Amino acid sequence: MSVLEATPQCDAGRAEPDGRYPWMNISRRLCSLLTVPSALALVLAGPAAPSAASAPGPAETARQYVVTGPATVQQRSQVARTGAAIDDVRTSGLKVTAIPSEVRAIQRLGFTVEAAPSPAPAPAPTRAATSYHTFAEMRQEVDSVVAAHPQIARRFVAGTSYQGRDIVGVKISDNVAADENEPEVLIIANIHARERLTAEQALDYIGQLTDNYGTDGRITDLVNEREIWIMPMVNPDGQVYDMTSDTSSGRWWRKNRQPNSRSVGTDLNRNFAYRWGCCGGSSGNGSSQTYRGTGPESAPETEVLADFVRSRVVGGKQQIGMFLDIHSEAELVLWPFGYTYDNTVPGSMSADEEAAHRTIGRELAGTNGFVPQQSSDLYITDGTTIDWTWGEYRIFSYTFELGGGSFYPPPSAIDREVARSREALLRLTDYADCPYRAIGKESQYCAA
Ligand code: 3K0
Ligand code: CA
Ligand code: CA
Ligand code: ZN
Repeated sequence: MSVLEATPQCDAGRAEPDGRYPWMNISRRLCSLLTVPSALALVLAGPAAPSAASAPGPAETARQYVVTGPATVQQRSQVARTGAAIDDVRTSGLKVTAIPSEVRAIQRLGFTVEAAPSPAPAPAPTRAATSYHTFAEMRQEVDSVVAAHPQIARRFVAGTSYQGRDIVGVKISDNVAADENEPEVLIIANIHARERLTAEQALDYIGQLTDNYGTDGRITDLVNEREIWIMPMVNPDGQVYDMTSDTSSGRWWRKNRQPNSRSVGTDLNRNFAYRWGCCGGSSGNGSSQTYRGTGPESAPETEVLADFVRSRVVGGKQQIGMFLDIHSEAELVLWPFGYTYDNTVPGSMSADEEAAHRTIGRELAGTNGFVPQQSSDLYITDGTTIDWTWGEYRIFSYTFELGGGSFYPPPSAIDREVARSREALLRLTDYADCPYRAIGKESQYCAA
C-alpha cells in the first residue's frame, strides 16, 4: 500500500468520555471537515515551513509505517530528526509512527515509506475480559497490595496529570513509613501511553517484592536494604485515552493529553530539562509523536516526575542511586546519553561512569535477552528521562524496551514477557548501593 492510500484516522479531537473538555468539540468539528480528499490535499501541499512549526495550524494525524533503507545509526537519527517516533528497529524496515509531513521528510531522505499492516486488535480495555490493567484497576491493585503489606508497602501520589489524575506509586521497604538511610531506586512505567506491557512489568515487580518478602531471602534483603519507589502509570491521561476506545484496538497514543497550538500531546520523554531540544532528537510540531513541548517541563507530568526526583535530595545528597524507565517494544537496555553519540563527555560522563553503565547494562541484558547499548546507538534523542536523571543528578539510569512484538501484545503474552525481565529488575535494585561494584571500583567510589 502506498502512503497516500493510508486512511487517516481522525481521532485527535475526539471528546473525552465525560465531556469535560468542550474545546475538543471545536477540534472535532474541524476534524469532521478534514475529509479524506482534503487530508490528501494536505499531504500533497508540502511540509510546513520549519519556522511555522509551533504556530497554530492544522492538526496532522499519526499512524504507523515501515521505513526501508536506513541501515546505520546516523540514518536512524535522520529519521528521528523528522520527528517520527521509531517504534522498533529489529524488523527488516524501521517501524515508525509518523504524521504526513514527517512521512514526506523521510521520503526526501531517500527512504521508502509504506503504511504498516493494521496492528493486531488489542484487548478491549473497558470490558472485564482484558488482563491489561486499566488506570482504575492499577489503582485498585496498588490499594490492595498496600492493604495486604502495610509494613513494607506504602502508596504515594507524586502529583497530578494535566487532566487531574493522580500519578500514583508504591514505596517498598522495611519500616516503610520512615525515610531511612538506605539506597533508593526509582522505577517508572507507561510514560508512553500505548506501551501497555510496561505497566504490567511495574505491577508485577510490586507483586514480586511484596509477595515474596519473608520467604525469599534475596528479595527480603533487597526490601530491607533499599527504598524502592515504583510508579506504574506516569502518563495516566494518555493511558486512559489510549485504552478508552469503542473499538477492539487501542488508539496508538504515545504522548500526554495536554493541548498545544497544533494538536494534542507532549512527548514526556522529550520534555525533560537536560539539553532540551538540543540536538534534533525531538520535534517542535505539536502534531508530532515526539513533540518536545513549549519548554522544559512544560508538561505537568514531567514536572511531577522531576519534582519527585528533586524531592529525594536529602541533606544535599540525591538518595536515588538507580533509575529505570520502562518502555516497549524493541527489546533493549539503554543508558545515557541519548543526545550525543559520544560515549563519554567531559564533566558529565567519565570513563568509569560509562564503563559502569555499560557493564551493568550488559549484565541486565544477559538476563532478559535484550540488546544492551547506549541510548544514542538507537538514534539521537533529547530531553529524555535518563539524560536528565543522569545529567542533572548522576543517578545511574536505564531505559528498558520490553518485547512483545507490538505495543499491544495479546494478554496471553503478558506473563511470559514480564517474567523475562524480573531478574534484571532485581539486579538493578541491588546495584543501587554502589553501581561501581560492577567494575570493581567500589573502594574508590563508594567507601563509607
Ligand atoms: O532513551 C531512549 O533512547 C528512549 C527510547 C524511546 C524513545 O523515547 O524514543 N523509544 S520508544 O519511544 O520506542 N519507546
Ligand atoms: Ca527501610
Ligand atoms: Ca531514604
Ligand atoms: Zn516508549
